[in-house]
Amino acid sequence: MTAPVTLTRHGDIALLRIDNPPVNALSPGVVAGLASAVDAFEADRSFKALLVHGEGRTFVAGGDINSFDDPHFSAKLYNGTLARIEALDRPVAAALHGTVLGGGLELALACHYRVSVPTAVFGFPEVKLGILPGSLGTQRLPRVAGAELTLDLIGTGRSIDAAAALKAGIVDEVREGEPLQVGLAFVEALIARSAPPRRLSERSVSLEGLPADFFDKALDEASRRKAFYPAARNIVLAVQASTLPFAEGEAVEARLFEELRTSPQSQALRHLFFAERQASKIPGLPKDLSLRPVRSVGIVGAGTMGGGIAMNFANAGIPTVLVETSQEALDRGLKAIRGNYEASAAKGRLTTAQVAERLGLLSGTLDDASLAGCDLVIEAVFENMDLKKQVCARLGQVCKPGAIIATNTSTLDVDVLAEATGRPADVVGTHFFSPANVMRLLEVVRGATTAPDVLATVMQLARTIKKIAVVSGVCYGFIGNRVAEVYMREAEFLMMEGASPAEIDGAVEALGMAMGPCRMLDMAGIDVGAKTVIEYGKAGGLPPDDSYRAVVRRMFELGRFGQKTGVGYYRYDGRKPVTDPETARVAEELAKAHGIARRSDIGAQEIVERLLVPMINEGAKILEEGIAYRPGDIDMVWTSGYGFPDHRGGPIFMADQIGLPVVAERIAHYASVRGNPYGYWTASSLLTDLASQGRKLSDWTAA
Ligand code: 3H9
Repeated sequence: MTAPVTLTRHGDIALLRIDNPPVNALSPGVVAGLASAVDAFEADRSFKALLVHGEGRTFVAGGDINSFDDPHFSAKLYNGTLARIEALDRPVAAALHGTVLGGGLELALACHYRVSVPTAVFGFPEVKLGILPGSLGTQRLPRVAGAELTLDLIGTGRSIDAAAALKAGIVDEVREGEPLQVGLAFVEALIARSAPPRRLSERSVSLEGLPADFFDKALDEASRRKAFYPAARNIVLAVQASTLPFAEGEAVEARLFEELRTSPQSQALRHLFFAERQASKIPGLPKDLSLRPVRSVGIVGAGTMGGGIAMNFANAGIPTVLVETSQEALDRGLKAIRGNYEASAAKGRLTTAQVAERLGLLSGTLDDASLAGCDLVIEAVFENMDLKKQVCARLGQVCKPGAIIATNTSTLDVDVLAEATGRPADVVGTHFFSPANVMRLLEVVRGATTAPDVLATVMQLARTIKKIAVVSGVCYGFIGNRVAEVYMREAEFLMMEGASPAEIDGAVEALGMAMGPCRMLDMAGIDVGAKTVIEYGKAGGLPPDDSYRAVVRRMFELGRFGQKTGVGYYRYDGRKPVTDPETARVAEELAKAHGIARRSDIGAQEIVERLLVPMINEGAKILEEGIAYRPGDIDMVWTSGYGFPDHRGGPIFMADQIGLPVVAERIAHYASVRGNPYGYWTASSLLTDLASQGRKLSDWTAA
């Protein structure tokens, strides 16, 4: 193994090379290597300058996120080394390429000069991990780019390109070329003109042009709009401290960084960072598996779902044909797509040329024989087993050999649909979330006979269309809707027992949930929800309990479909939900019909437990049954597809933070007070086993 940091000679120049693939993250080895390289440079007075450079595809993409979990983590050695680099009495330059992020940008800012290739990207993404730049980024950046841009970049975590970095003064020069050669030429020029060392820590921060209450306002906004994210406030305080003498600002940054690093919010966000990357990995697939080429896509159904799915492919430059059964439906679908693109253009997110290009990649037809040339065909017709079976059977005949047939179902049995095609190995489930052109989650459902290359191709394609893909096995609702089912079940029981939709939603929204279950179903459509339950009943999946999801079924009968009809669990004043006494009346009537006792003592704590604990339990069953590959997959599904707060890391991560023994005790408690005739409160054996062993769900891996 090569050393992660080396110092070599290039004429008069000392070349410090960081080589820690894949992204040159600042592992403890890199940090120690940097310190040794500085020792060596200091000791050898024959060098006239130092050039810092990253080997491979990038400079340094940041601190090693794994290391932040170490209880003994300390940034002291790294920060001290950066101070030593800055203090060197011979010029130091950084040659920048790839992603210059977080601790990588902090290293660059400690150097005296910075040169970049045009394709490099700069930023401080720490806020997305719930922390702030902890190696003086909050102190050095304002000294070069000003407090306002610093707060914007560190507060949002957004990246900028080399041209913007040049304009902001973050880099001194942008040059085309191979990064190392660009760096060497730059340093040779520094030596030739006897350029002196320049130290950002010796500069002061100018607040010229900023209103006197600039930081107060920023702090107020962070507290109000990002109340769940302590990093937002700490970032403002740290940048504000850059107006103090450097050493004082440094101490403030260190304290605020440490507060965040150990916060549950940051632990949750770091968990999701790795969960997202893990989710794309499929255990057991051969490394050299060749993928099926996907150069053209067909979509059956140009409704909201089909249209949204088609846009993903057009956005990625893949020609896509939409098939409908009537000209009217096709025209409506294509018009909606055009409208979506034009709305994006009006907001400045797309140019007119981009709109034209994307629309040019989309076509429509009434003739499903046009699908014969497609490499991938996704059926996106109405969620009805008979209809989907018919469509799948037809696709089995029309699609060319080797084409992938995908079914966009949210609950139905993918194995049955695969069988209907007559070529089940080519079939996979692709569960897009609505609006499909916006939502990042894609559940990829592997059937019992899905060919490995089909699964791997769709996972790769998901990356191309910028989705977070999570693999699920076949079961009712897959990972996401299966967990949602128990959540909705309890929400409805709570309603029948006497809690109002506003109380139920309010309790989970106070945890940070984007939307409570009642608002969520009103938005998704009570008709859609009820039909799914009814279909599941027809397939024999429901418990023998007449009160099961009785509210949604009754609301459906009453034509209360949610936002689309202006009444659902709530009454809608425009898009604003207003409490509707009719919902309470319906719930009371159903409670009476099903012998459910009404209560007036249902508090927020009980609501949260009744909704969350069954989700965790169902998640554990999903793992036990091998439906999800790993615990983090369930967290990814719920945080990226269902508005579960990312600062809580997802239901499984949250279960571990609460403690599995507590979760197991709550399951037993509700089994005893609610009764358990239908197994709603039967604990998963995985959960109880892990709880008794003092282990966590997140650490569990399939045998
Ligand atoms: C920080 O810098 C704090 C500082 O202030 C200093 C404090 C002392 N650490 O995303 P990819 C792994 S905080 C550890 O698939 P891409 C990743 O898990 C940090 N590992 O590639 C994956 O591993 P695997 C601030 C990391 O090309 C592999 O590298 N910086 C790190 O799509 C490839 O990653 C950030 O937040 C890391 N920092 O995207 C940047 N980064 O193959 C975080 C990556 O086993 N990183 N890995 O699954 C990114 O945003 C993307 O990885 C990047 C490349 C854009 C760089």
